[in-house]
Amino acid sequence: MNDLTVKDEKGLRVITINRPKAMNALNAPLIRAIGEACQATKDDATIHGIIITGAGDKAFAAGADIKGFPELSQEDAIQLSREGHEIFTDIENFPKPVIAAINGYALGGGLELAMSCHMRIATENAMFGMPEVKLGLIPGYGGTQRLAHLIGKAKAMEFILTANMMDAREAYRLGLVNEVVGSEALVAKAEELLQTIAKRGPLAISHAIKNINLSVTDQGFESEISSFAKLMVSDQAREGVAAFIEKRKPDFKKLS
Ligand code: DAK
Repeated sequence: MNDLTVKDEKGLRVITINRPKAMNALNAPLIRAIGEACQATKDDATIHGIIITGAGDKAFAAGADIKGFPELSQEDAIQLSREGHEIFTDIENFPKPVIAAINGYALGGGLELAMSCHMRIATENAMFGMPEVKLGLIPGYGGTQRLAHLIGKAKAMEFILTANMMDAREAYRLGLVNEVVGSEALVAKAEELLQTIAKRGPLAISHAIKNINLSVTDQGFESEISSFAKLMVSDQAREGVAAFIEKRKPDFKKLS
């Protein structure tokens, strides 16, 4: 998989999404490969933690790959959404700590990936957004649930319904990211945190992760999958996606 770089050093696995020309947009094989790169360390006692980051200085990941959307049927959307949910939930429940090192745009599915990680460190130029409603969609990889959980319902409502972006300082103020650093210090900061955690009891760490995660419910995820798939084949989403690809403003008005 050329679009993903996996490197093990100092007892940590660094997974880099490597499609900088497409703003590291995530397609299904890439999401699968990220999941596999994480799971492969599960029983590897030499790896204590994982960092997920994006290549280049513009994007962590600017969302799911919109250019693949027009081909999706409702069935495809359910299947892809379910698979994505499983992969992201496995990351969220991974027994070793996973940190997203966010170096630029973390939008839509990219932010959902970052939110499934246990912690997030961002550079000062990082920008966060849930632009799905601009496309006539909603977050499809757990974003409606995890964002509300992380920053509270009111701010999650505002953020998802307006599709406005927020910068790294605001993301820090709201508790979406753990720390904001200069870009040169990004991976080093994530490594420092993981090396601290590596000194603690590994079994205790895995149980702490499991129990902290227990407060997120399954019901909301199921409802999100079903809404996402219905929207994917709606005329409004077809219009929103076509508008992005054709580089024009969407006209949702007359569409059901
Ligand atoms: N997908 C595909 N290509 C993308 C992309 C994306 N998400 N984001 C950027 N690109 C491409 C651009 O089309 C452009 O390609 P070319 O025109 O050069 O071929 C290239 O990356 C550089 O982007 P820009 O020229 O636009 O760069 P700017 O600096 O001007 O703007 C930007 C950067 C990140 C603000 C802008 O590119 C942007 O607004 N990007 C789209 C953001 C977005 O709407 N993201 C998607 C959100 S929806 C699913 C489950 C969940 C989801 C999907 C499916 N299933 C279960 C099926 C989640 C959905 C989303 O994530």
